[in-house]
Amino acid sequence: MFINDLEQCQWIRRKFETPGVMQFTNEEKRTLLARLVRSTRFEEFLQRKWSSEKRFGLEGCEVLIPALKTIIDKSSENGVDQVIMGMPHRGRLNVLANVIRKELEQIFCQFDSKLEAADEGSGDVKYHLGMYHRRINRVTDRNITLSLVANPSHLEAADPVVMGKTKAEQFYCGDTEGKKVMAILLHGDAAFAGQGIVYETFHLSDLPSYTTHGTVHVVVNNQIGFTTDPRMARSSPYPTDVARVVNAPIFHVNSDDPEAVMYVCKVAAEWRNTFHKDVVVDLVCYRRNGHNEMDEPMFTQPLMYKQIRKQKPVLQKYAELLVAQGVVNQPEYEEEISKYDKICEEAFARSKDEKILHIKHWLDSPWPGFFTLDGQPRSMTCPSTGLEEEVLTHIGSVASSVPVENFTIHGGLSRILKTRGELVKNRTVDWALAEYMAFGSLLKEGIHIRLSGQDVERGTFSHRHHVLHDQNVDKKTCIPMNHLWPNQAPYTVCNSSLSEYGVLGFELGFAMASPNALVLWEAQFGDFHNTAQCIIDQFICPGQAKWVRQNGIVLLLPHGMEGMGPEHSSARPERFLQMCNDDPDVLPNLQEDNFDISQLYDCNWVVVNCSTPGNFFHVLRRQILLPFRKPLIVFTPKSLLRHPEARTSFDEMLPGTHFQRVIPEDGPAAQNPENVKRLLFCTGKVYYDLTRERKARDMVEQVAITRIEQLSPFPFDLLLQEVQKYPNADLAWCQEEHKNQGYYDYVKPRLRTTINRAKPVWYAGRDPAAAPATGNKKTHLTELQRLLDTAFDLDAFKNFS
Ligand SMILES: Cc1ncc(C[n+]2csc(CCOP(=O)(O)OP(=O)(O)O)c2C)c(N)n1
Ligand SMILES: [Mg+2]
Repeated sequence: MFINDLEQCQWIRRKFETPGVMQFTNEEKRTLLARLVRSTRFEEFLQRKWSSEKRFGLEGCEVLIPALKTIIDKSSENGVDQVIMGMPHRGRLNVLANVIRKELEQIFCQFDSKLEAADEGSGDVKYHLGMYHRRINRVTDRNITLSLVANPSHLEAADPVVMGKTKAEQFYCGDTEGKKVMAILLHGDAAFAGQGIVYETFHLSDLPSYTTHGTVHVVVNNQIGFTTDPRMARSSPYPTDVARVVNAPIFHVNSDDPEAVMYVCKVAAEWRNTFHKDVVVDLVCYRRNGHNEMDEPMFTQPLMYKQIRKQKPVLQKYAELLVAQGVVNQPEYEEEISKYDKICEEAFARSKDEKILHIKHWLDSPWPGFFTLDGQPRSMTCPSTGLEEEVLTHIGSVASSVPVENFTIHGGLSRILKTRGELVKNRTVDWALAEYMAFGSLLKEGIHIRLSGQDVERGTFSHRHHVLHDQNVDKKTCIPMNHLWPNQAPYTVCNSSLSEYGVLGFELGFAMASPNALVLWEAQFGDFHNTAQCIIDQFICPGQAKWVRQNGIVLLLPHGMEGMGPEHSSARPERFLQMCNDDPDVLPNLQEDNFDISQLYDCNWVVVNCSTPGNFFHVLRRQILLPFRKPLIVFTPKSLLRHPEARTSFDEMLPGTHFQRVIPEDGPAAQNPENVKRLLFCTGKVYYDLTRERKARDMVEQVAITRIEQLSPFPFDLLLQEVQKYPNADLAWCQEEHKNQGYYDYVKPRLRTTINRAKPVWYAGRDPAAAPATGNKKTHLTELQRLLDTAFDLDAFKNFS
């Protein structure tokens, strides 16, 4: 990297060019040796006991353990009391054992394939699990909390998650400068250089709402050691190439020189403490074994590995050096080894007593007080999500005013606020106001709200305007949401960098830290979530099943076919629905107490598409009022933001009201249900097209339209009632998405299960297609008319039956 700050350059120069800077006391050298003993003997112990198991050992980079411990000691000395770490496979078990200090027997019993898993989810392999541990730092005698975030195989995917969690911990303890909470990220050299998420994460550190005030990165760089053929060593870009792109200095150090490593790590921790910026320590090492212990590296790198085999292990070299210097003697060194071996043996014996594997022992973020002592929700009910009229009116008045003096807003915005004021006067809300009401009321109840994404402050569709900008004074802003109540919780709304993968990972990490926060990520358009697919597939969808930690993150995904072309149209509901864990073919027990809440408790995430602002308001509030946390995926509207019919009266938001999982037909068709010929099911915006068309065709008596607002978990109970109400109607699912997309494949088998397959469920919608939408506006409108024609043609399905 090119550092253009003179002070920083001079600082680095002083640290490395001052003669004699690298001096250590004998005490420090002995500690370093003891740490190397632990690191080395831990791997040897695992190798002896489980020679045929993968463990992704550290052999060749045993200095990683003393390196991390040095960074932690130094940071603890500077006042840091919480360190959040993320790392890949290499050396992970060793870090858990010797840095985090996970009980050894808990690690060893993970190797026992015969242990039965407790009923806590599907679990994960041992080198992916997270951990949380509070202890005294022996060197500084201060309390320190260390956590290692659980991660998937996907290299570097945990980076932004660690950052988000770190930011949240800083935020909740008022650590505005990162003096108490910090992150350490570990990387492999190939992953560090190759995975774009590394850059996305680095670049968050320069943005005020995303910075964690400096992360210490450590690269286990086993790429360049001991090669006889330089081309072979560069099968992936060397991290110096990365250093030109990432905005941080990178210190390369020979990992065969433990004292140099210790010095560089101290400097890195000091750099972070001084400048509060990222820094990279590149531990240049080699890998003694193959990629894992089952792998034979000689197949492909024979000459390099002949050299590696000749290398004396770093522990042996360093012990010989200290014995020669008289810092330790041979018996003391051997004693240190046998002491640690004994610790391992004893823990191994204890691990045999374990009968059941508990994933919950590997939780990376405890939520004290949220669950009962045995980890259960405190109830299986959800209170009404409605609000008193005064609360609605008060939030509405703040949302339609400028709550500070001497502040000039844009003329266009004045008009928007005036319109909002009129809505409030008429006791109604549109989409933006409904969101305001949900946020504003949760803030009153002490819930922190964080809304993040590209352009979220104003709103992509210029409807939100949560940050007002003075038109005469540069950078003078006002966030009315923070002027609602005395002692309210803070509201954070922040425009993110142009990253989906990094930012969604970050917000997921933020949401991990506390259950008492509503953390929302909004995609600019729903389809852009696919560049963050790994966070969705690897963390959000299966996170609780793999790592027992619940997460209440909300994804707001603008979705809707509005003739805007193949992009910007579909948030790909089919993908989210395909990943729901409910069974399409089995009717659940509808008589169960609190059926709706237990369904939510059992699901892996909640997928909704609200057709009214009021229902959106309720589902956001429900997210927090539920006694547990689940990710919430919301397909949000675009044109409905301004649709005159997409309004909700205060009456539907008062105490006693709830989120409606299904909005049944309530017009003339519902009055004489036996006359109804067709029951149309739909979700989202197409409802408005359907009602307009029904009215135009004068079919309000013949066709009933029922909206499924909560797609998953599927509202079997309410839909059964709807079908039973219209005994003479045929059933059709209508969607504006193409047939192989949208909701059809998800809804159809579930509707059929609901009615015990007594009737067909027909389809009215676009034909299958490769792209989500046409680029031609006229084609778009023709397609829409065709699907409406099918929906209201009572003979449309005659030939099929
Ligand atoms: C995103 C992703 N792609 C591919 C892999 C498969 N994979 C696992 S380890 C590895 C090599 C990692 O090399 P490096 O980062 O240098 O770490 P090392 O194993 O050398 O410590 C690969 C390609 C993966 N885990 N994640
Ligand atoms: Mg490597």
